[in-house]
Amino acid sequence: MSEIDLRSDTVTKPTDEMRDEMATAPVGDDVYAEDPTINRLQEMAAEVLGFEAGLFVPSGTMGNQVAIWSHTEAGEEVILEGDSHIYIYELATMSAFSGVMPRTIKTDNGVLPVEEVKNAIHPDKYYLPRTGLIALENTHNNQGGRVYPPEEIRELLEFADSVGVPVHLDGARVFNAAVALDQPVEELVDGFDSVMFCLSKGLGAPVGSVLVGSESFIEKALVGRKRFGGGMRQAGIIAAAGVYALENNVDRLAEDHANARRLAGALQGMGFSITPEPTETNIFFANTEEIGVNANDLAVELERSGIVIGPRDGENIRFVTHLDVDGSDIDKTVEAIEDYLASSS
Ligand code: TLP
Repeated sequence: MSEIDLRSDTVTKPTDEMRDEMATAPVGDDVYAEDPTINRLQEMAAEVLGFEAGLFVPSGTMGNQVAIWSHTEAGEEVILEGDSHIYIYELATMSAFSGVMPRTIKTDNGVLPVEEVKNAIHPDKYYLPRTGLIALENTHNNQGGRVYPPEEIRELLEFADSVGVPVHLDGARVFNAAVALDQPVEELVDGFDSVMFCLSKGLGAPVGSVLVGSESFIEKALVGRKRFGGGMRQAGIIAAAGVYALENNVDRLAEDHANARRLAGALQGMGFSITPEPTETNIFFANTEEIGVNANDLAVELERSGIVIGPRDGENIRFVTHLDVDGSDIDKTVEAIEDYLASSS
């Protein structure tokens, strides 16, 4: 029985077509900038996002952290949302490797209010830390794949520009945001100083992310990537999966969003409460409090039918749809959860 894995969009496996591209990709030593497939991916990524240059990195975490290292000086602060991936799941690397301090703003929707960002920037006094960077996340993982409203992005970028602070986007799932808004990704990321996006999530590649920015930023980031241990050699083999993903797997993200919406709707009908409601992209949280079901028990039971879900605790489950989950998998999941609720009531 094939497994239905709803824990994350990181679990996708490369398709035969993607593997063919990987197997036949021309390669060279990337330290000499001689890997044609990496060069192609970097150029493609820069072009699609509307930036001067791109840098292939092994992971989203490395992309974000190399961006922070490249934009900041030790002793500065980075303003970011209190539930952001960079702050919660990246092992305080900004402090450990770049010597900077996070200054978080807690929100209930992942959107940084510009007034609060203004207040978080200290007056220009020699004894107060300078703000080296502001970082946003779109879509917001811990907010259940919420899309950052474009007008809020504009307002924040205008403010940041007026005070000369660069802004980085953790755009691990920025293509999901673009598809959800039916807007070119280039428009959504216009005005950021750097953007990291992941090939290894909804786009279905097994490995890799790309960091884009100006030529001079990417020159610095190249040094950062090496320093962080992410310099690669004939990695065109994996970059080829990224090229394939950008060419073939962007528009289909709409299917993942539709599947998430349908699954969330069915769960809501069973009494789960859903965040965000309505779902916006391929991620949502389902809370079991009102139906009195333990999320961990439900996960154990579903695993017996080959369905893997990711409870955060006894009451909250993150569901993520992706390339390896189709409409019939959603039907099977709904049925299995209905059966569980019927048998445990
Ligand atoms: N997210 C993973 C886990 O780390 C939580 C997931 O399953 O969702 N930015 C955002 C917004 C992310 O969601 C992730 C990964 C990253 C950065 C880091 O990417 P990787 O895992 O490639 O380092």
